[in-house]
Amino acid sequence: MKRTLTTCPYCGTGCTFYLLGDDQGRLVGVDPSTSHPASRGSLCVKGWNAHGFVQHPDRLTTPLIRRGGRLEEASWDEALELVAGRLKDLALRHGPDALMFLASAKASNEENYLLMKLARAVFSTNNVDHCARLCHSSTVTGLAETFGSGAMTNSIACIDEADLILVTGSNTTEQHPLIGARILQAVRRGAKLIVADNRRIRLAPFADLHLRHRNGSDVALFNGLMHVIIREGLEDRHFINSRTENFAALKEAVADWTPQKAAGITGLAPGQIVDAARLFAAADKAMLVYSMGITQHSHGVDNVRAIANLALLTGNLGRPGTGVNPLRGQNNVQGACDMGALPNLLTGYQKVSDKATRESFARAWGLPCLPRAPGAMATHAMDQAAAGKMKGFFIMGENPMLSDPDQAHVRQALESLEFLVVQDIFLTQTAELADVVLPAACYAEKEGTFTSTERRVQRVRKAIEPPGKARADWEILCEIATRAGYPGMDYPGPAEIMDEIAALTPIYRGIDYRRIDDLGLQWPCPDESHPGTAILHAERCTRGPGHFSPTGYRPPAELPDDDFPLVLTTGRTYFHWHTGTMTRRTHLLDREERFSFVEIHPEDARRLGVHEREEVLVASRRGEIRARARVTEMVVPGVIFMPFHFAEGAANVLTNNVLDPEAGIPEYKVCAARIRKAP
Ligand SMILES: Nc1nc2c(c(=O)[nH]1)N[C@H]1C(S)=C(S)[C@@H](COP(=O)(O)OP(=O)(O)OC[C@H]3O[C@@H](n4cnc5c(=O)[nH]c(N)nc54)[C@H](O)[C@@H]3O)O[C@H]1N2
Ligand SMILES: Nc1nc2c(c(=O)[nH]1)N[C@H]1C(S)=C(S)[C@@H](COP(=O)(O)OP(=O)(O)OC[C@H]3O[C@@H](n4cnc5c(=O)[nH]c(N)nc54)[C@H](O)[C@@H]3O)O[C@H]1N2
Ligand code: SF4
Ligand SMILES: [Mo]
Repeated sequence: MKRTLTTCPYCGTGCTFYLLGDDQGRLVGVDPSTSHPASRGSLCVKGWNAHGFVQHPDRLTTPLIRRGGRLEEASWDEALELVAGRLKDLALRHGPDALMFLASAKASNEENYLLMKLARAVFSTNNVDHCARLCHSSTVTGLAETFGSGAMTNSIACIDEADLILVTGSNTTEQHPLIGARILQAVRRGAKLIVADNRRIRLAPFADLHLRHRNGSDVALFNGLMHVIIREGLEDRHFINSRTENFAALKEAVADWTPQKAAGITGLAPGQIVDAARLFAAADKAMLVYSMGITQHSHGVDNVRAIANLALLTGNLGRPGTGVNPLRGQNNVQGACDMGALPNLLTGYQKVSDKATRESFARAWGLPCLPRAPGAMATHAMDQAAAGKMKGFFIMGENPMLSDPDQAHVRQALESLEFLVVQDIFLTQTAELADVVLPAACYAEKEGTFTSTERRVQRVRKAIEPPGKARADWEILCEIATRAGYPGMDYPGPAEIMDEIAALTPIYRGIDYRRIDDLGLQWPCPDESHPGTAILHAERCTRGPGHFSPTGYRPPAELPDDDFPLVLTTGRTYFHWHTGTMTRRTHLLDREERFSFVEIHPEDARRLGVHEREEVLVASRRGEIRARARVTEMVVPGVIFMPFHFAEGAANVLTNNVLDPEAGIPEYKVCAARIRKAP
């Protein structure tokens, strides 16, 4: 059996395992790595089945070109010439900013670096972004302002040292299973647990307090907690005086957030808010863990600010067992952000607006200058495409037809484009609309690195050959650059791409393939002898003093009314991954969860006459879909939950394309909906 050590292609926990191959070049299984600090010899069900989709017969094996309305097989030569030629032509005719490049949190660091280099160096636009926009863009904005860095402040192993863990808007055992398991182990050894999430997630029954507050009311909850902490003198005076600024403004802002006021908005009892505040403040080491329930709101950045404020107020930063810990979702979404696949940032969060940064990249890339104006966010680019202003999209490894909000709007946007290229491993719903489809190698078929949620840069290794004519993303991107007339994108392999990244990126400077061969390294890793950084903001915050950023409460954009009396909130399940491209092609995962479903509370179900597993129609102002009812107390009365994994019964037909004004993240977690029995 051939054993190839590599990194899981699903979630940001970053477990490593061996892919097992037989002598015919087929993958037959997975064996967890026992030495890894996050996985420690365990995997979740997706990790155990990570070989499942790789050799599925649906894999794309040849480039496709649309001719006479149909996608037809083509040679690499034809497809690459067409892509390079059409993108150049569009940039000439409409200006470079008529092009949009979407990078991929599924692809490697090296590939994301090359995609943003393709956009910036070859096509002279900063229009590059990726699914972090839909995910943790609120975190990147909110934590940059308060701490100076948008990444998870601590390490996964820190859970072992926490006295208290507050989990909010993270269904940790299902979405980051090995982190969820670690939290349960902490509870078993005596750590306190507060869960602030109105779904009865699997952590909830183990919590000392389960706060089932209303969707979209987090700022009210956190301001209420901070009000009580200050009123009772439980704040960390020493930390506030020595490590922070702007405390007076915070104190003033939460002065009127009495438990009664916070209770009015959150739907909690005032006593629950007081209890939670006391419990949290009493812990010496309290760890805040959050994810999409916090970020995916039209006030997502404010939610993040509120969490950061609580950490600063109680001095829970820069020490083991503390910190603000946004769990990054995709296997390499941390890396795609680190690589500058963002419209306003180059690698390592260096600002596009900074002249010296632009000059140093231009020098390294052999160009006179780089584009200066910040580019379009992915969500804005979609709106511009719908308005006919964006002409060409290059999408590497994303499936916005199922993952972006308001599917009818996305379809109209993509159909309005003059030219759409999709580079994927399967013919996705988005690829079906493309003019050119480029077949990519998947994680098991190429070399590279992924960066996990704890900022750990880890190796991905080639276990087998790609199917048919599929090629690694980095090779395809280099070919397009060369054919577009740019000579500076020609590399012997990913290790040399990483050398270029390290040279241009202070936080990655000490990282090379030799050093990360074994366990990876956590950035910042500023030089060749630096051991990596487990905990950020230890002596001081990246920006200097921690900055209190007071926030006011704003309700979600669309609240229930007579026509649409329910709150629809969307998310994920344990067995499936996003748009299902990989997990629905993995037999053992697919058979667990085969149909689109909607969770509804027994009271609401009774009122509507809806029974368990019955087909229902779920509607919002954007459209109507079919799903199976799951009658359960997982949700509270008045709230329904749907995953967005299913093309048939796609939750994003319903979601509201309203964005946070600063981060551009959509409000996936709240819109108004109604349910009726299917005829
Ligand atoms: N199996 C599996 N694992 C995954 C993924 C997957 O598709 N499948 N996707 C990965 C990715 S990219 C990501 S980003 C993560 C996401 O991981 P999570 O954020 O954990 O997943 P979600 O299901 O989107 O939402 C989490 C919780 O937010 C709660 N919530 C909803 N509204 C609110 C609110 O207003 N306030 C609060 N406090 N909570 C609220 C919901 O009740 C839900 O329990 O998962 C990653 N892991
Ligand atoms: N309603 C609702 N919608 C949501 C969310 C929600 O909570 N609710 N969450 C949002 C969040 S947090 C996220 S992160 C997004 C995710 O949105 P997407 O990123 O669009 O979803 P994925 O299905 O993960 O798409 C990844 C694509 O990459 C392909 N792929 C896999 N490996 C490779 C590779 O090596 N190379 C290439 N080229 N392609 C590859 C897969 O086949 C797949 O088509 O969804 C967002 N949408
Ligand atoms: S916890 Fe995440 S990284 Fe680990 S095996 Fe499961 S999906 Fe993969
Ligand atoms: Mo995500």
